Amino acid sequence: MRLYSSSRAPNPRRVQMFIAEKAITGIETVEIDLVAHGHRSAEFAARNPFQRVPVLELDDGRHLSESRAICTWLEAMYPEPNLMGRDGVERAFIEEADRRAEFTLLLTVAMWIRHTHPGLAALEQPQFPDYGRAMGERLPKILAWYEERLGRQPWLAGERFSIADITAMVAIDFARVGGFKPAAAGFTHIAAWRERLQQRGTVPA
Ligand SMILES: N[C@@H](CCC(=O)N[C@@H](CS)C(=O)NCC(=O)O)C(=O)O
Repeated sequence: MRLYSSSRAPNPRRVQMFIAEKAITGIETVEIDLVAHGHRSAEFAARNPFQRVPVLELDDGRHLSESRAICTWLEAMYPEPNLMGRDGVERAFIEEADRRAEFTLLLTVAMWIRHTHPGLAALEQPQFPDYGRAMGERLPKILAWYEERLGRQPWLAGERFSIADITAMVAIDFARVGGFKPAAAGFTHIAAWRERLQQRGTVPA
Protein backbone atom coordinates (compact mmCIF):
# COMPACT_ATOMS: atom_id res chain seq x y z
CA MET A 1 0.00 0.00 0.00
CA ARG A 2 1.15 3.48 -0.77
CA LEU A 3 -0.18 6.84 0.41
CA TYR A 4 0.36 9.85 -1.80
CA SER A 5 0.32 12.67 0.66
CA SER A 6 1.39 16.21 1.35
CA SER A 7 2.34 16.62 4.95
CA ARG A 8 1.16 20.20 5.48
CA ALA A 9 -2.20 19.95 3.72
CA PRO A 10 -5.32 19.30 5.81
CA ASN A 11 -6.87 16.34 3.98
CA PRO A 12 -3.65 14.30 3.92
CA ARG A 13 -3.11 15.14 7.61
CA ARG A 14 -6.54 13.70 8.30
CA VAL A 15 -5.54 10.35 6.85
CA GLN A 16 -2.09 10.46 8.45
CA MET A 17 -3.56 10.91 11.92
CA PHE A 18 -6.12 8.17 11.27
CA ILE A 19 -3.25 5.82 10.36
CA ALA A 20 -1.27 6.88 13.45
CA GLU A 21 -4.27 6.31 15.74
CA LYS A 22 -4.60 2.79 14.42
CA ALA A 23 -0.82 2.29 14.64
CA ILE A 24 -0.85 0.90 11.10
CA THR A 25 2.63 0.22 9.78
CA GLY A 26 3.82 -0.73 6.32
CA ILE A 27 2.13 1.99 4.29
CA GLU A 28 4.76 3.66 2.15
CA THR A 29 4.27 7.42 2.04
CA VAL A 30 5.07 9.38 -1.09
CA GLU A 31 5.31 13.11 -0.42
CA ILE A 32 3.82 15.23 -3.21
CA ASP A 33 4.94 18.85 -3.50
CA LEU A 34 1.70 20.71 -4.20
CA VAL A 35 3.34 24.11 -4.70
CA ALA A 36 5.55 22.57 -7.41
CA HIS A 37 2.35 21.02 -8.88
CA GLY A 38 3.55 17.47 -8.32
CA HIS A 39 -0.11 16.42 -8.28
CA ARG A 40 -0.78 17.85 -11.72
CA SER A 41 1.55 15.51 -13.59
CA ALA A 42 0.08 12.98 -16.02
CA GLU A 43 1.48 10.21 -13.83
CA PHE A 44 -0.39 11.47 -10.78
CA ALA A 45 -3.57 12.17 -12.76
CA ALA A 46 -3.59 8.51 -13.78
CA ARG A 47 -3.98 7.69 -10.06
CA ASN A 48 -6.47 10.45 -9.34
CA PRO A 49 -8.03 12.33 -12.25
CA PHE A 50 -9.15 15.04 -9.79
CA GLN A 51 -5.47 15.77 -9.05
CA ARG A 52 -5.82 16.02 -5.30
CA VAL A 53 -4.12 14.42 -2.33
CA PRO A 54 -4.39 12.14 -0.46
CA VAL A 55 -4.56 9.04 -2.64
CA LEU A 56 -4.27 5.54 -1.24
CA GLU A 57 -2.92 3.01 -3.71
CA LEU A 58 -4.05 -0.48 -2.78
CA ASP A 59 -1.92 -3.58 -3.26
CA ASP A 60 -4.19 -4.68 -6.12
CA GLY A 61 -3.46 -1.42 -7.98
CA ARG A 62 -6.78 0.32 -7.29
CA HIS A 63 -6.91 3.82 -5.83
CA LEU A 64 -9.01 5.63 -3.28
CA SER A 65 -8.83 9.40 -3.47
CA GLU A 66 -11.38 10.74 -1.01
CA SER A 67 -10.05 11.11 2.54
CA ARG A 68 -13.18 9.75 4.18
CA ALA A 69 -13.31 6.78 1.82
CA ILE A 70 -9.66 6.04 2.59
CA CYS A 71 -10.52 6.09 6.30
CA THR A 72 -13.52 3.81 5.74
CA TRP A 73 -11.27 1.35 3.93
CA LEU A 74 -8.63 1.49 6.68
CA GLU A 75 -11.32 1.04 9.36
CA ALA A 76 -12.53 -2.09 7.55
CA MET A 77 -9.02 -3.53 7.27
CA TYR A 78 -7.85 -2.44 10.75
CA PRO A 79 -11.00 -2.36 12.90
CA GLU A 80 -9.25 -1.54 16.18
CA PRO A 81 -9.21 0.96 17.69
CA ASN A 82 -12.61 1.83 16.32
CA LEU A 83 -12.81 5.43 15.08
CA MET A 84 -15.99 5.48 12.99
CA GLY A 85 -18.63 3.80 15.15
CA ARG A 86 -19.24 0.30 16.46
CA ASP A 87 -22.84 -0.07 15.32
CA GLY A 88 -25.19 1.68 12.95
CA VAL A 89 -26.44 4.12 15.57
CA GLU A 90 -22.98 5.21 16.70
CA ARG A 91 -21.80 5.34 13.10
CA ALA A 92 -24.64 7.76 12.29
CA PHE A 93 -23.71 10.17 15.08
CA ILE A 94 -20.01 10.04 14.27
CA GLU A 95 -20.75 10.55 10.59
CA GLU A 96 -22.93 13.53 11.40
CA ALA A 97 -20.15 15.14 13.46
CA ASP A 98 -17.55 14.30 10.83
CA ARG A 99 -19.51 15.63 7.87
CA ARG A 100 -20.31 18.81 9.78
CA ALA A 101 -16.61 19.24 10.48
CA GLU A 102 -15.83 18.67 6.82
CA PHE A 103 -18.53 20.74 5.16
CA THR A 104 -18.98 23.51 7.68
CA LEU A 105 -15.60 23.99 9.31
CA LEU A 106 -12.94 22.58 6.98
CA LEU A 107 -14.54 23.91 3.81
CA THR A 108 -14.94 27.41 5.27
CA VAL A 109 -11.35 27.51 6.56
CA ALA A 110 -10.04 26.13 3.27
CA MET A 111 -11.90 28.71 1.18
CA TRP A 112 -10.76 31.51 3.51
CA ILE A 113 -7.11 30.54 3.28
CA ARG A 114 -7.06 29.46 -0.36
CA HIS A 115 -8.63 32.69 -1.59
CA THR A 116 -6.72 35.16 0.61
CA HIS A 117 -3.24 33.78 1.29
CA PRO A 118 -0.49 34.57 -1.25
CA GLY A 119 1.15 31.22 -0.50
CA LEU A 120 -1.92 29.41 -1.84
CA ALA A 121 -2.03 31.36 -5.11
CA ALA A 122 -0.06 28.56 -6.75
CA LEU A 123 -3.03 26.25 -6.18
CA GLU A 124 -6.08 28.50 -6.29
CA GLN A 125 -6.38 30.38 -9.55
CA PRO A 126 -8.00 32.80 -9.76
CA GLN A 127 -8.12 33.79 -6.11
CA PHE A 128 -11.21 35.76 -5.08
CA PRO A 129 -10.04 37.68 -1.98
CA ASP A 130 -13.49 39.13 -1.21
CA TYR A 131 -15.00 35.65 -1.20
CA GLY A 132 -12.10 34.40 0.95
CA ARG A 133 -12.56 37.21 3.46
CA ALA A 134 -16.31 36.53 3.59
CA MET A 135 -15.53 32.91 4.46
CA GLY A 136 -13.13 34.07 7.18
CA GLU A 137 -15.85 36.29 8.62
CA ARG A 138 -18.14 33.28 8.95
CA LEU A 139 -15.66 31.44 11.12
CA PRO A 140 -16.38 32.96 14.56
CA LYS A 141 -20.02 31.86 14.38
CA ILE A 142 -19.09 28.35 13.29
CA LEU A 143 -16.45 28.12 16.00
CA ALA A 144 -18.88 29.35 18.63
CA TRP A 145 -20.93 26.22 17.96
CA TYR A 146 -17.84 24.05 18.48
CA GLU A 147 -16.89 25.99 21.59
CA GLU A 148 -20.31 25.37 23.12
CA ARG A 149 -20.30 21.68 22.21
CA LEU A 150 -16.79 21.09 23.56
CA GLY A 151 -17.78 22.81 26.78
CA ARG A 152 -20.37 20.06 27.28
CA GLN A 153 -18.50 16.98 26.05
CA PRO A 154 -14.85 15.98 25.64
CA TRP A 155 -15.03 14.92 21.99
CA LEU A 156 -17.11 16.07 19.03
CA ALA A 157 -19.24 12.97 18.71
CA GLY A 158 -19.63 12.50 22.48
CA GLU A 159 -17.66 10.74 25.15
CA ARG A 160 -15.04 9.17 22.96
CA PHE A 161 -12.53 10.29 20.36
CA SER A 162 -13.50 9.66 16.72
CA ILE A 163 -12.70 10.57 13.13
CA ALA A 164 -14.77 13.75 13.61
CA ASP A 165 -12.15 15.11 16.00
CA ILE A 166 -9.44 14.48 13.42
CA THR A 167 -11.37 16.30 10.68
CA ALA A 168 -12.11 19.31 12.88
CA MET A 169 -8.52 19.40 14.14
CA VAL A 170 -6.97 19.60 10.66
CA ALA A 171 -9.35 22.47 9.88
CA ILE A 172 -8.43 24.39 13.06
CA ASP A 173 -4.76 23.77 12.41
CA PHE A 174 -5.06 25.00 8.81
CA ALA A 175 -6.64 28.21 10.13
CA ARG A 176 -3.28 28.97 11.79
CA VAL A 177 -2.03 29.87 8.29
CA GLY A 178 -4.47 32.80 8.49
CA GLY A 179 -3.27 33.72 11.98
CA PHE A 180 -6.06 32.03 13.93
CA LYS A 181 -5.20 30.60 17.36
CA PRO A 182 -8.09 29.24 19.45
CA ALA A 183 -6.83 30.41 22.86
CA ALA A 184 -5.89 33.89 21.66
CA ALA A 185 -9.33 34.21 20.03
CA GLY A 186 -11.02 33.31 23.34
CA PHE A 187 -12.14 29.79 22.40
CA THR A 188 -10.96 28.15 25.59
CA HIS A 189 -12.84 24.84 25.17
CA ILE A 190 -11.54 24.43 21.62
CA ALA A 191 -8.01 25.18 22.87
CA ALA A 192 -8.35 22.58 25.67
CA TRP A 193 -9.69 20.00 23.19
CA ARG A 194 -6.77 20.74 20.82
CA GLU A 195 -4.41 20.17 23.75
CA ARG A 196 -6.15 16.83 24.52
CA LEU A 197 -5.58 15.84 20.89
CA GLN A 198 -1.90 16.75 21.17
CA GLN A 199 -1.58 14.54 24.25
CA ARG A 200 -2.62 11.51 22.18
CA GLY A 201 0.80 11.53 20.52
CA THR A 202 -0.66 10.85 17.06
CA VAL A 203 -0.96 14.36 15.63
CA PRO A 204 1.11 14.54 12.43
CA ALA A 205 3.97 17.04 12.60
N1 LIG B 1 -12.24 15.46 -1.49
C1 LIG B 1 -10.87 15.32 -1.31
C2 LIG B 1 -10.26 16.71 -1.29
C3 LIG B 1 -8.78 16.64 -1.28
C4 LIG B 1 -8.14 18.00 -1.41
O1 LIG B 1 -8.79 19.04 -1.68
N2 LIG B 1 -6.82 18.01 -1.22
C5 LIG B 1 -6.06 19.23 -1.34
C6 LIG B 1 -5.05 19.28 -0.20
S1 LIG B 1 -5.86 19.41 1.37
C7 LIG B 1 -5.30 19.23 -2.66
O2 LIG B 1 -4.90 18.20 -3.12
N3 LIG B 1 -5.13 20.40 -3.25
C8 LIG B 1 -4.41 20.53 -4.47
C9 LIG B 1 -4.96 21.64 -5.33
O3 LIG B 1 -5.80 22.40 -4.87
O4 LIG B 1 -4.52 21.76 -6.47
C10 LIG B 1 -10.59 14.57 -0.03
O5 LIG B 1 -11.35 14.74 0.94
O6 LIG B 1 -9.66 13.80 0.03
